[in-house]
Amino acid sequence: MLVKKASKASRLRALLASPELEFLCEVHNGLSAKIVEEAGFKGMWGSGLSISAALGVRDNNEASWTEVLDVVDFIGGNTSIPLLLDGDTGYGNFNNVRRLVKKLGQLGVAGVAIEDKVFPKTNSFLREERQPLADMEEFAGKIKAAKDSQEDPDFCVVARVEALIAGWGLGEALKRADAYHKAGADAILIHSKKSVPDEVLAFQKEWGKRCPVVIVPTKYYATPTDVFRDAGFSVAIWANHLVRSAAAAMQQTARQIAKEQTLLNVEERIVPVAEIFRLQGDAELEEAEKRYLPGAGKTVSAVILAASRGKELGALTEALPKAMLPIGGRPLLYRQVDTLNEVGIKDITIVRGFRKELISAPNLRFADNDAYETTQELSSLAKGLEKVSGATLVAYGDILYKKYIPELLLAADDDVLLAVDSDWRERRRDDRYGDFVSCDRAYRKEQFDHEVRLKTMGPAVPAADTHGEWIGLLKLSAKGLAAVKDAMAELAKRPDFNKLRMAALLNELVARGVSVKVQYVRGHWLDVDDVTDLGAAGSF
Ligand code: SPV
Ligand code: MG
Repeated sequence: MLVKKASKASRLRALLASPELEFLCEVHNGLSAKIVEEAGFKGMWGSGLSISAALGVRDNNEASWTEVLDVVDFIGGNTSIPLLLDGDTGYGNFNNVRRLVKKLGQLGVAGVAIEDKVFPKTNSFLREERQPLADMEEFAGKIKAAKDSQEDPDFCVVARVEALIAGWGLGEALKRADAYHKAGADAILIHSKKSVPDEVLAFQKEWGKRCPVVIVPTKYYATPTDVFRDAGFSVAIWANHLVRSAAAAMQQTARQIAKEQTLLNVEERIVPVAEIFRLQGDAELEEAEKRYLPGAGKTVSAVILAASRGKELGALTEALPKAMLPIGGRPLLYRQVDTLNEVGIKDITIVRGFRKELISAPNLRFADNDAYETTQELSSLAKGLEKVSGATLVAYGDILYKKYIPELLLAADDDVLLAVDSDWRERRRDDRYGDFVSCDRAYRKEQFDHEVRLKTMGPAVPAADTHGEWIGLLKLSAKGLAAVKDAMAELAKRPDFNKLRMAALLNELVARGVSVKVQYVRGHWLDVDDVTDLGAAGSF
């Protein structure tokens, strides 16, 4: 059964009615609201002081009420706990209060506190002589207007009594509280600026249980919370402590950076950017992009194996790894990177080995196989796989191909897909290693598809069983990559792991029952194994 969550207003109402002492914490924007919710608070106080401070203006109604509501909208949009808004004096007379309450209801705000002072108000802790009280009858009319305007019966109107702040004493405070209660207020907020709780305790004692009483212990902060509990207060508001802690942290960081002109000493003290992304809910957006954005969540990484020297090229690779041999003036490896970039692959990891210092470019990532002299392709692949997650293209470092080939691989939804050249005969020589493949079906002109499965791969596949040569390009979906990582973990246990080439991995996948699919192509690629190949590459 679907249980509908209680509305924010009804949850604020429950907090006010709770026999326990409950707490609201100040918020001043969407970020602080998120932080308060995550800290475990059941409700928020939309502090006028803090919101105006965060906007860089004074707590004297300098921010217009619609500017305050813009902030309130961000607070509510980022949280699911109820907000009690500090509505100051209601931004005008009863009529302005009616409109305020309607708007707050539309924004999903749970309640509003209105204080019995005169617009424009002055913060209660400033200038006692600037705290004129509203006429009691007039203010009771505002409370009644607020209650009559709410559309949600649970919306809470809290009448804030400022008689103690203005120095009028307990009798006046009680008289006013009573009038506002009779006008329909759901709770009374009794405010005091004394450093001890005497005034609010005296009020609560006289008031009794007529309706819930809310306090703001900013000035009598040293009072043990149990005193409030024992006195029977309903809610205590921690009213400005996040904007104050934010100010302290920002002052320290700004001063330090200004003085030291480096970020070195602040980085460890502040939250990482990743934490800001988390607080902004980026994870949710990433998931949503997968659902709603064509192509999103399908970013593909690449791992290029370029660790070997390429001894067969003799003097040419004495000082330069094979992958860095210039082809038409640009290194072979970078030409392949250009092709991958063109098909949208930007996250490319190069596994380096021989003369690794010669391979570097700002847009590439690197993994190093420093044992390149005594190891083979799978050792390099293992290094490269540490850098990738999700869909990945694995490529040899000494190949070039037309861009339609990786495009065909990327467009298919197969988990493990090889590009195989069906024109293999003229490439097969006894003195040359080749990843020859046997499949469950030969290339057929009329079926330019990838419904073909690999049976086995290696230089020893008999010519009679050979259907093509793998060109050195393998596409893995996220699932395919996981299968490869599993197979690699198994192969790594073998004593001859150092000697294993890519064919061993593909055969292991087949042995494990993984469906390794084949996309046939005919030419449009080359690899550079010897000087003849190099000549051909120049005109590719
Ligand atoms: C606020 O937080 O804005 C308040 C409480 O109204 S106080 O600043 O103490 O007046
Ligand atoms: Mg205020």
